[in-house]
Amino acid sequence: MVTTAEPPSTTTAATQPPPAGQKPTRPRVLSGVKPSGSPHLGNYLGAIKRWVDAQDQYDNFFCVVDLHAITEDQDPANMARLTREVAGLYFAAGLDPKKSTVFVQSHVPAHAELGWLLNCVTPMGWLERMTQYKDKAAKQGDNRERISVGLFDYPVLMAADILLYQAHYVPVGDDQRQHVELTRDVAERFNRLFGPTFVVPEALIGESGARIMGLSDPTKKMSKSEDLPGQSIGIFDDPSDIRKAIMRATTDSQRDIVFDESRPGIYNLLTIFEVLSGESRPAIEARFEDKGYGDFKKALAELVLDSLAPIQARYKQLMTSGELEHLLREGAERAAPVANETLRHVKNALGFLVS
Ligand code: AQP
Repeated sequence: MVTTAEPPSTTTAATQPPPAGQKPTRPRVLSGVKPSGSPHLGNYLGAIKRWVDAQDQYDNFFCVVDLHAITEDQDPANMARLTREVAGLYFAAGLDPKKSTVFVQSHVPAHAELGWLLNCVTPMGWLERMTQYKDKAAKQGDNRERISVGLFDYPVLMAADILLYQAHYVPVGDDQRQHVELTRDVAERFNRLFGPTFVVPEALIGESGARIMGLSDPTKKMSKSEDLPGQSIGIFDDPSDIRKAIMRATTDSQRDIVFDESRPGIYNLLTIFEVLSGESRPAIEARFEDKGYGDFKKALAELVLDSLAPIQARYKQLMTSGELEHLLREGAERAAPVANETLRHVKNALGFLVS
């Protein structure tokens, strides 16, 4: 159903108020983590910590994007546990249910429905260019049977997640930049073809920590699906494992501890230090001027452990209190009317007989 005659664009800026009726007083943000594995330090520093830090500036919507987790092989026995784990982390890291609407994506059926509608206005060629799809598909080699249509279509569902809430901004790590660009393209195309319907969102990507690399191979992104030993720091890992992974992290044969992007191992460790300490780069370089890698790694390990300890403690408390399900139910109850309102406008724009 892709129409070719395209009237001029009417909606271009993320700051333009939503024509579909929702007008938040503060700019709205939406983001999520998929429960495809246990969350790691990259998810925390690139996304969740930034959501928490900016919670008072925005009208906040954060979801656990479980529909995205089934785009690759996953074990149904782990799905609910990982969904609770990611949701529990959101609250333990500091999302406040009074300030943020936190919910599970599949609890709001409008996501899947808008995903389908947007499929029909998204050209195949746009998705064929997505690097995350190409990388993940390449990992399967010649085994095309293991590449699902869902993996190919993932960015359209992500566009639906964002556009349903008329989000102005999408705080994500650098690996999601291309998907947010695609979301903008889909929104602009829809608005051109069917009239002003969606806010065109912008990615909010941190200056530092937007791409935390693995510790054993710092040329590869820290990732839930990477099983190289010592590559990831899990948020809920044992302190002894975290210390071991940091002390064994790959660096180089040089001595000086400086932010030099051509030295990926030490640059990555320094970046983690920078984001967790909040100190400036010159201050960190001065602090370790006369120190060796061993001293720096010890200090980093202590900083990571001190930063994660309160999150781990709050998580334990939340998961034993039985409160999580209640919070997620309330979140879905708040999210659904917003999503359904946009969906109604989209169906109207497409000419459906709306009930
Ligand atoms: N290494 C990273 N550094 C900074 N930010 C990162 N993010 C992911 N990895 C890093 C950000 O975390 C948020 C949630 O990511 P996701 O769950 O949507 O999955 P992903 O981007 O595909 O990341 P993973 O953890 O590597 O998962 P798998 O291995 O399952 O694909 C996003 O904002 C992301 O940018």
